[in-house]
Amino acid sequence: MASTLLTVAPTGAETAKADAPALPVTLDELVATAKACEAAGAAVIHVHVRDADARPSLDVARLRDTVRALRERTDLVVQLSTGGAVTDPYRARLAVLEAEPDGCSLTMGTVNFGDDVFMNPWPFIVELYRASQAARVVPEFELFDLGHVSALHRLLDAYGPPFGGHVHCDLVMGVPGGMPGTLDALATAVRMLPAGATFSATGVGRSTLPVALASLAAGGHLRVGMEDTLSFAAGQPVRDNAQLVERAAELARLAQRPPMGTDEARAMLGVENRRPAGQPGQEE
Ligand code: KMH
Ligand code: ZN
Repeated sequence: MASTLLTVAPTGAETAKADAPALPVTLDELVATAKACEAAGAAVIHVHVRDADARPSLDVARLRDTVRALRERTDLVVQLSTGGAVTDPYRARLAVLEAEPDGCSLTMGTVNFGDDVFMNPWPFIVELYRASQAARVVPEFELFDLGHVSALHRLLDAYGPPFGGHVHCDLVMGVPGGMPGTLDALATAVRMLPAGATFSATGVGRSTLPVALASLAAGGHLRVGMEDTLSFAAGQPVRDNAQLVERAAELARLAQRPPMGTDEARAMLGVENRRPAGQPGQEE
């Protein structure tokens, strides 16, 4: 039976801990969240870290410690954000690869982001992509707008396939300034994807459920988490990230495409085996 890749994006860079106490901002909180989300069916974790004051950080030592802890305590595919916060400089975003994650996000163009601008000019995209190929890190192409799908074709035509050989995208929908979280937008984006590509979708805020249902109907995968959604239902704040993964897993089971295990996720995405010796999930 076909299965559904569930990615959890537990923290993000935009929400303050004071506004969402369940947001994991320390390493202990992140590991506990990761374990609970893995138990609920997640196979990939999209990671943003925070500093000692819970502010977004791209500190490489902190990222390394985080990657190591997640590898030791879970079998999740560890994908680090190279998007960071809108204020992060390009050189810090490139340096994320030095933490040797399994995967990284790679946003395929600039997009208005609420009152801010999330900057991803073409030369930066190319530099990050080539660096990911050299570092043997699997990129997930973040598509906030239809123009980003065109840019993905241009990138693959010019610089060849990603490390791992497989193109996996994430449609990030409903960001104020990006494509809307609608069935029409999702269907159009999916039609435009490169042949053989797989995709997840996430709808921010109110578009969470429509986008999840549309993605499943289109044969896609799901990303959920407090990076994208802080409300579980009207008037009901999210309890924690596992609650969102549990709901996504239930939707996937209803669609008769149950959550994908971590081995299958690694095989589909083409990630290199960096599991530590003697830890859970290590291959013999
Ligand atoms: N925090 C956003 C500005 C990514 O992780 O690559 C960018 C973002 C995308 O979250
Ligand atoms: Zn992110």
